[in-house]
Amino acid sequence: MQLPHALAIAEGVQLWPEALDQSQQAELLGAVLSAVEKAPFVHPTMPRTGTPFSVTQTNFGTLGWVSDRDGYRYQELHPNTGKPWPPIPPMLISLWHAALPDAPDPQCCLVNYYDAGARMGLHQDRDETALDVPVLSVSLGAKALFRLGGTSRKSPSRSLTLHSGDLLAFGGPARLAFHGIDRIVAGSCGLVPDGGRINLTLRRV
Ligand code: MD6
Ligand code: FE
Repeated sequence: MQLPHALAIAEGVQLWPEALDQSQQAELLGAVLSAVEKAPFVHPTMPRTGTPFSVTQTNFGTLGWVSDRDGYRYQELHPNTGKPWPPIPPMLISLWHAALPDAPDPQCCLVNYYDAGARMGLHQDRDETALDVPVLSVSLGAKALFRLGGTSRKSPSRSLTLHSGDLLAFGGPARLAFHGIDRIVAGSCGLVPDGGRINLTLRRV
């Protein structure tokens, strides 16, 4: 897979707008939904409080990121089926290497599903020891208002719209940047069932 040059949104933040065309988006969604049949979406909860997330999540790859009352962690097995996570679809592996030519294979693909009211609070991706390797995300479906901050929770932040087919990488000085999803624009794209959004986050752990 060949990618056009990325836009440098900030130091360490690269955006490839609509890197996937409509047919590639449909192909990727098909691969994702078929893997989801083997690893259904789960309703994660916040550590300690048990408050449910507004997104549902699953994973592909050798390690999956989960959150429940006991905390955040990576684990090899799906919490409900008890089976290993399905392999990361080959198309995502190709995208990873096209975007990050120096990185070893990803170990985890976290899948977030957003329905109309779902959001994701400001967070850092910091449960990995491989902080030298960027995180790459692929968006499918509805537009999302993405909030990009700095490495402190109090750093100023800006808003960025992510569209279906966009790739976004956080590396180097931005690897631990705070970010979140303020909201999605439900129904702005018909790709994902029910006008929702799927974001796939690929990582080394
Ligand atoms: C989302 N994305 O787009 C959430 N994390 O739904 C992330 O949390 C994210 O897009 C690290 C790097 C890129 C991302
Ligand atoms: Fe994140």
